[in-house]
Amino acid sequence: MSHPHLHFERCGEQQEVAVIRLARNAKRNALSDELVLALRDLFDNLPADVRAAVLDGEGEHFCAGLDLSELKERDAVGGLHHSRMWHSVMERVQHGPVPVIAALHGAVVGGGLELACACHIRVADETTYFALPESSRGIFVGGGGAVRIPRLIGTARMVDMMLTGRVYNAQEGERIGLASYLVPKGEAFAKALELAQKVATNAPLTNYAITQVLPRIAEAPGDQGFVTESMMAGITQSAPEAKEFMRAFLEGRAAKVRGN
Ligand code: 1HE
Repeated sequence: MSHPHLHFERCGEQQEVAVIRLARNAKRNALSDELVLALRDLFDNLPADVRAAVLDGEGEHFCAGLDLSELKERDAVGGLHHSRMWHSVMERVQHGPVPVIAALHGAVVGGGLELACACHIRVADETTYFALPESSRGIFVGGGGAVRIPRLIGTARMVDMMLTGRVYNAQEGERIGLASYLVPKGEAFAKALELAQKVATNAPLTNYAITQVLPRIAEAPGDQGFVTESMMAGITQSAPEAKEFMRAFLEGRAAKVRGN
């Protein structure tokens, strides 16, 4: 499943975690069409026994965003279809088969931030910075950022980032909700892998409810959300994994919930 600019490997005791790495360091992992389509193919073809994924970037930067060298000759209609193509790929990441944890470092900018925001959890190391430099390139977001980023940080902050080119450092990014974890330099991948291995131990149906159903409930009118929540609660309770997890707790075999 490997591609020259997109590496794939499996980790964990049961090889349950997929590690997907942007591997185009010479161009700071800029997202060429070829790389974006390789991501789509990879998410479409994840082995069925993978339970979680880590998305990482080779080199000092997670991702420099859209490959600007491919933008030169595109007209309006080409741009529209190109953006829709990006949407289809981000959709695979966000609504694909497994929770995806992004390991962020260095530049997480433009389309790189859009990609990170399609993931379910973001871990940033101290070198990480976040920016949307589209306005300085005379363009607009096109990879779903206009929908996903305001949901994380609010519309006003995104408007500011785009109008002024404001750059948030790692600490600020964590404070405003662009990352859920902040770790020392060079430790984002290890933390993301640790989280992925933990996530992979959850019942798959619960992970499905959390990543696929919960965000839709959150956007639905309350009345519909409550009913959908009840249905999902019923379905997850009836799964064999849930019965086994409950038994394990009641028989004293499961971990207790302790403070840190
Ligand atoms: C690129 C790209 C790219 C680097 N497209 N080639 N994104 C941006 O506006 C960010 C543009 N990139 C940068 O600001 C910097 O490259 C970085 C801060 C990320 C890294 O700096 P640095 O000094 O480590 O590397 P560099 O020397 O700038 O770049 C190394 C090479 O990568 C160089 O090519 P070379 O042939 O001269 O070696 C760069 O040209 C190339 N490179 N970034 C193409 N982005 C769906 S819509 C999304 C819209 C957007 O994403 S807009 C934001 C675009």
